[in-house]
Amino acid sequence: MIKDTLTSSITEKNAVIGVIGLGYVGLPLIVEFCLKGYQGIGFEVDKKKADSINAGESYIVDVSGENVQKCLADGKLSATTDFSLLAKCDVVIICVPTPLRKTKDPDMSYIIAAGEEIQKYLRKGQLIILESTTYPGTTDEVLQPMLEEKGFKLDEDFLLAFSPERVDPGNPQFQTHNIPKVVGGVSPDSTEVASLLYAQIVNEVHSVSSARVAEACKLWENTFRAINIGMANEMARLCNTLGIDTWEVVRAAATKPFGFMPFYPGPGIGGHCIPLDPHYLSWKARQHGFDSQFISLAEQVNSGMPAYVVKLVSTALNDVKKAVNGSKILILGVAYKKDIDDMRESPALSIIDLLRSRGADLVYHDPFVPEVTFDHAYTIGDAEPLYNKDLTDELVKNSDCVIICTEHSNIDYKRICELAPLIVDTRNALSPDVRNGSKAKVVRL
Ligand code: SAJ
Repeated sequence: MIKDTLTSSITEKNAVIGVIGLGYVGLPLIVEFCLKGYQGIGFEVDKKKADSINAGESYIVDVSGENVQKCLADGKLSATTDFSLLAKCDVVIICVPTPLRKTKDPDMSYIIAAGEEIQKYLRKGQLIILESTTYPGTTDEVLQPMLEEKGFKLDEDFLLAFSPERVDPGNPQFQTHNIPKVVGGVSPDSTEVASLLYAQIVNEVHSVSSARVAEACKLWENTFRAINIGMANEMARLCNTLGIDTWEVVRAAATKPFGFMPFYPGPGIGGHCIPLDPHYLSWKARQHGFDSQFISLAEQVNSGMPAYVVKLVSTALNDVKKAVNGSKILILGVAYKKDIDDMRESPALSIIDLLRSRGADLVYHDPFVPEVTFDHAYTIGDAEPLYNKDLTDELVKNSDCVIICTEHSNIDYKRICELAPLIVDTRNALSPDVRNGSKAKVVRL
């Protein structure tokens, strides 16, 4: 059985590891295997990425150029756009994007494209693993038939498993080796061999009984976040209605040493995981006539936050006898969360669009984001790109309202409070002493 052959090649470290997709998941993964002594081949459709890696450069924050160069120098790592080299791999791990279509349905095209390449070059004795976040059933309903189409048999000719990625870009505490890895195979042999593989690079492997359990586990993790953030956002709106300081409430609740986990209100949710992953689960549920109400409710609350922020801004301007129309508005921080440059699904995009559609004269400052572009399909107002403005005293002083959308650490909020006439703080970025000493009128979520 191929289980024994793969077990010995993995244990003896002469298994060739292929990774399809060298992004924030795939590149750290293949480098980790190469540093442990395995031969690794990285597969990319983007030749620029493959060329960068072969030149010893890393474009991923958590992978050092030194480590890439070490793997190259040891002759362990190579990157390629030639998928025929998949035939050389004993293990193939798929780390491609799983975005949503504009209709908020799963876009499986990247997984299917990877599956077609694997199918083309599949040979007896390979272990195929999917890491891309997807709905329960993808591995056994979509990938497995593609491999069996050519007459290959599970367990006799190939093994197949799912293992969710848990990469948290930029997190200094948790990197590949110390994030427990969940692994579920479409057969016991697949679970066993895939678990053995990851045990070579990760301190803790948690094996589960099927690929579906592993797929569902990942979605449960991120749906948990989306729903709890939704609850925090609804609590903010409720506290606001009751005239209670939301942030003081959640800070107090967070003193509970058990049975509570703080989540914080914000202008909405961004990123490539939390706004998207729950839709993979609710889509699958709908195929089975199941209405996942918590997911839809969280989506409704979270996606309603940009409009709620705009309402706070309109009211605050109205209180000083100004209209949004014609007001000079400065957005401070546009990335989807603090101290990063990622704009994917950032709530700032919706806030900017809503305010521009109401006639605001809007600029932004974000030290991490040089330019913001807008997808015409999604804008009500102007879709012209915006460019980062220097945070000069004049810019702040001449603004009718400053909106803190993302609380980057490297902004001098004390200075903002001294210069701005009005601040809408959606992230509790202004500490009590900065706020209390402030000349500006401060409105908070
Ligand atoms: N957000 C809130 N309130 C919160 C937490 C987050 O409004 O209490 C917002 C953020 O500002 C952001 C969005 O939600 O716009 C998502 O934030 P996130 O902290 O979940 O960060 P992500 O999107 O980078 O999520 C990733 C996920 N990692 C993986 O899927 C492997 C997530 O599971 C991690 O828990 C998260 O990082 C993390 O903890 O950093």
